[in-house]
This record gives sequence, C-alpha cells and structure tokens, in this order.
Amino acid sequence: MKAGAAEALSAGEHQGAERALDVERVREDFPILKQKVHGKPLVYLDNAATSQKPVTVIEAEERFYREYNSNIHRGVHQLSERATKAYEDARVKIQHFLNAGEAREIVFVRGTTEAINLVAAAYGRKNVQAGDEILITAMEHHSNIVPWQILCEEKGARLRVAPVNDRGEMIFEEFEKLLNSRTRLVSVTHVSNVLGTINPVREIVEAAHRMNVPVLVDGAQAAPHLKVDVRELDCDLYAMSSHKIFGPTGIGVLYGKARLLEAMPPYQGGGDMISSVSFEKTIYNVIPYKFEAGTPNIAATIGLGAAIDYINQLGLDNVAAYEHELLEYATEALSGIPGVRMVGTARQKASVISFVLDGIHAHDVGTVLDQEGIAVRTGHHCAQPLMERFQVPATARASLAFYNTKEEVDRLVAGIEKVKHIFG
Ligand code: C6P
Repeated sequence: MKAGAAEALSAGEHQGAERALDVERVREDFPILKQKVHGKPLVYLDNAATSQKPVTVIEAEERFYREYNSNIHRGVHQLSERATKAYEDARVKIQHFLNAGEAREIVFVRGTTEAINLVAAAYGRKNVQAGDEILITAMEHHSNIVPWQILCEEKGARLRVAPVNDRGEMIFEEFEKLLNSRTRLVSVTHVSNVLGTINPVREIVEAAHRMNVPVLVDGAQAAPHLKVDVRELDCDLYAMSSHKIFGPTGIGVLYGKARLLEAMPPYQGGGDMISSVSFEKTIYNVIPYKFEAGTPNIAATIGLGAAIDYINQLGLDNVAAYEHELLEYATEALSGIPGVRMVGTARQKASVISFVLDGIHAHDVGTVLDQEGIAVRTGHHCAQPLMERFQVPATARASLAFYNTKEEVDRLVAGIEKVKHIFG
C-alpha cells in the first residue's frame, strides 16, 4: 500500500468514524476513480459486482510477470521458488484475514462460484443420497442455488428454502423448522448481494450444529465489509472472491475445517493434487493441494495477497465504521425521494442499497445514471427467486465501498431526480 493511505488513517484517528479514514487520501490509491465518464467525474457505485483495485495490487501482479513469472510447486530454480513463496504467503495472509486455524484450511479456487461448486461436487458426491435435503435461504445468489439443484437432481435429493420477511431478513423460526434429520448441509449467504442483509451466521451455525449439520457460508459480499472470523462463526466452510475485496479477478477462496476437507473426495483431477500416480492407483495429495489441480492463477493469488495487505492497513473496523455512516446517509437521502422504494430494509445491513422507482424500469434508471457518470447495477442481480419474492422484475442497486463519499451519494440523488424528470 502507498504510504498515503496509512498516513490517512492516523491523521483522523481521534475524530470519529468518518475521520478515521481519510477518503480523499484513500482515493489516491485507486487510479481508475480519477476518470470522467460521459464528460462527468466517475461515481463508481457498483462495488458489489466488483470492486476497484489499489495501485499496490496492480503492481504486485505486474511485478510477478516482470520479475519472477514461473510455475509453482514444481521447479527447484530460483524463479519458481520465489513464485511458490509468494503464492503460499498469500495463503497465510488469507488464513489470518479469516482467522482460520491453519493455512492448509485455505483452498484457492476461481471465486465464490467455484468454491460452492467444489463443495456441491465433492462433499455432495460423498454425503448426499436420495431423500436427503440441502437447506438454503430465499435470498441466495444463483451461485448458491444452482449447484445444489444440480446435485439434488443427480441424487434425488431435495432443496429446501428458508423464507425471508418483508424487510429482507431470513425468518429464523422457519429456518429452524426446516432443519431436520434429512438435512445434509446448510448453505447460506453471509450478506445478501441484493438486500444488503447481514445474516445471523453464528446463530445459524449453532442451530445447524445441534442437528449435526455442517454449514457453508457464501461470504462473497461479507468479506469486503465485515471482519470475518471463521473460528468465532464456527462455520464449517466459507467461500469468498478476491475481486470483491479489491483483489484481481479469477481467484477466490474456500475455507474449510481441516477434518471436513480431509474427508471430502477431490473435486478435479490433474497435476499438483496427487502425491503419486500409477495406472493401478493414485494417492491424492494432502489438503489444500488435493483441491488445487493444475496450474493456478498465480499472479492473481499474489495480487490477492497485496489486497489483503491493503485492507489490513486501512483496518476493517475503520472501513466498517465509515461505510456504516455512508450507508445511513445514503439510505436517508434515497428514502426521502418521492417515488423511491427501497428493497431490503433489514436491521443489520451492509452497504448495499437496492431500490425501485415508481413506474420506471430499473434499466432506464441505470441508463440515465450512466449518462451522469454514475455506475450502478440494474437487473435481477443473479437472484431471480428473490426478485419474485419482492414482486419486482428488477432493481437498481448502489453498492458502496470505503472510497465512496457523501458527495457521490449526493450525485446519485441528483441523478435519480433527473431520471424522474425524464420519465416522470
Ligand atoms: N455477485 C453481484 O453483482 P463470483 O462471481 O464467483 O465472484 O461470485 C458469485 C457470487 C456469489 N454469492 C454472492 C452473494 C454474490 O454476490 C456473488 C456475485 C455479483 O451481485 C455478480 S453477479
């Protein structure tokens, strides 16, 4: 990380949440934010889709390719040893980021989607039979629905769905009622990408464990905003994507308790996931390598390590405090606009705001905002069943990061007023 961001923190340390993080200094670390779109300064509010990357992450990837590009775990030569060390260092950084007990509990995958598919394929193949059940919630992303449907179809198992209330909170009593002796796995999102709802993962895990059911948590939208402690949550598996936590695309993480990972069969076969191969019998490698077949995305993994360093220097507590203040400011500002309806008003929320405008399609909202230089996501956000639950075809979604400002929220409000003027 540039010296700037670290200094920015200490400068405002004693002056409350907003001052603890000097946003203008932090923004200096993100070159992409400086540009104009349609002649207007970019306001990037699509962080839940993917976050922007600090210069240190971009440079870490570049340095790998310029200075020590090499395959890992294979060569005895110096470049390979350097690449292997940087790759394994990134694993340890993630271990500490998630407070996992051991580095071997961190498996590198392509992203949250692959992490969930890995569990569905490997854990599911071994543990799910006809008549068994997988329990999810009504606020899941397609990545935490479709892999289970594929598994259930193959095995003759059943997908059960815990409903959400009108605020967008999972109804805990209904969830508990759905847990039973046939449940083989609970898989829930930590934070909803549409509603921003923070699920009570600790309580969910306790309830599931009382029935001896393991829990997989989809942490794609939680890791950028909350301090995640997998040991405190006591979840069995946790999935996240690098590109949503200011790291590169094409890399992500599956955390799993060592016991569980060891008991799971491999996901894919190939190089690196074996300890010996003969035509008669193959012995698999130890975890985590058993799940890392083939040459991984080494550069992106090293970039992810740099992203973790960056976040650590900002401090997730500072990030959370600042984002909370920004979320409250934006929620109040948007709720005050006549014709705006918020979708997702949970009591525990991360900085994701979905809304609809009376009589105006979300895509029209997004198109006009784009002309104002404001990037939001519109559509079903890969959560079609949730759209159905709230009886909307689509929403516009503003998702905030620590480099966003109140001035940018004001620009969003002005943009929405313009949409109303054009379509009203
Ligand atoms: N949501 C969004 O705009 P990948 O694509 O594998 O990095 O992450 C998938 C995923 C899984 N779970 C949740 C809760 C998510 O939000 C996402 C990605 C993005 O909301 C892109 S669809």
